[in-house]
Amino acid sequence: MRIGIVCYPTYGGSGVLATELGKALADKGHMVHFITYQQPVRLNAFHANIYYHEVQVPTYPLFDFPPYESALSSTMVDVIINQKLDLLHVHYAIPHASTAYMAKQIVKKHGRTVPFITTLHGTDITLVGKDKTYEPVVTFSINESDAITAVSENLREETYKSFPIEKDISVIYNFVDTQRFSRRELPHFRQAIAPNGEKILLHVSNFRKVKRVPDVVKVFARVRQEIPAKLLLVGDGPDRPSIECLCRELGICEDVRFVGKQEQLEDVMSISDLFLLPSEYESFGLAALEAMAAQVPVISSNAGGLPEINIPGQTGYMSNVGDVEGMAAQAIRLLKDENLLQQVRKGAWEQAQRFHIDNIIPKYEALYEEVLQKQ
Ligand code: GMT
Repeated sequence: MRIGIVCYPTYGGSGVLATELGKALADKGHMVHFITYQQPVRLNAFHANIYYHEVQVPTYPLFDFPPYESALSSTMVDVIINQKLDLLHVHYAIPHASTAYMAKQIVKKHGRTVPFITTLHGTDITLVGKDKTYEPVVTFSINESDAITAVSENLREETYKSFPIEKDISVIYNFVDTQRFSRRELPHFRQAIAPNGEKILLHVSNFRKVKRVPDVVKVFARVRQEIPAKLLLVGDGPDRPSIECLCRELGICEDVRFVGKQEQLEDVMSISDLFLLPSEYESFGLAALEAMAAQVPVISSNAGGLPEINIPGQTGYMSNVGDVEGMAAQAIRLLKDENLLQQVRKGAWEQAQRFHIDNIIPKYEALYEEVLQKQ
């Protein structure tokens, strides 16, 4: 198939998932055309079946807000027609579903029928999409999609609760390349971060409010009172300054490393002992799954779709949102008990195998076939 993929090219989970999906489809022989405003972060190697089309957004002094959606739709039209795409798969509803709808209408005038599939990822539904300003367009464009997928049962339910959706939403879980994330011994790296054999706790996110990164720091501060430990904070975002302040207030700066956005996440995960994800909401928690693939147990909140991947006692533990004491107690118990730690590490790894990339890609392929047959 000739597939157009539209996503955010940045470090967010939806862009990561879309890029990994495109790469896997290309490996299986499909022609994959990425249409984004910037080279997607994980699209970092040449592949004979992958094409990249950058969306250029010409500006003009009149434009306080350059019309990105128009530029994106026009680029989609150009790629659909000139690259003879069979279908479009857009990730994150805003604005990708409405731009796909627009492109579909335009190519119809050229005698082309190109269906589009919308994958809902999380905040496009639970946070941004719900906003009154966006809701009518989001509802319309989801309903106009030729197929809709959500990355967890929870997100599917949240979508039906928040929007008058008249169509079926299929759940296709996120996946992980278990080989890429399989744990490797990296003694020099580990030694550099934890020179005295300290335990390493890890958090990866975009440091937005929904991630509750201050809870990560508070949990770590409690753990550190009982166990020599280091905290690695991967990513960056708006809450970073206040998180740094909190580290200073708690007097734990020397044990907390802000390592910024990292491409070699598999290395960071390979040296970690515990992954912390206390989010207010998480449709799925892709970073937690990647941690599990690297045998890193997860201490998380029980929000959103997290209970669908983090199984208490098997892959890690869960607490209510904001229960810093509960999460700290679970982390301390796990880190102090080497037998339990090994057992949960194994359980986390086994869970990651259930979300193996090879199990999930055929589900998308089957959906594409189904959509194309209906045309
Ligand atoms: O987590 C974020 O804020 C980024 C966001 C995105 O769209 O890039 O992530 C969402 O999609 C990921 C991939 O499907 C999910 O693993 C994340 O759980 C989800 N984030 C939220 O629901 C907050």
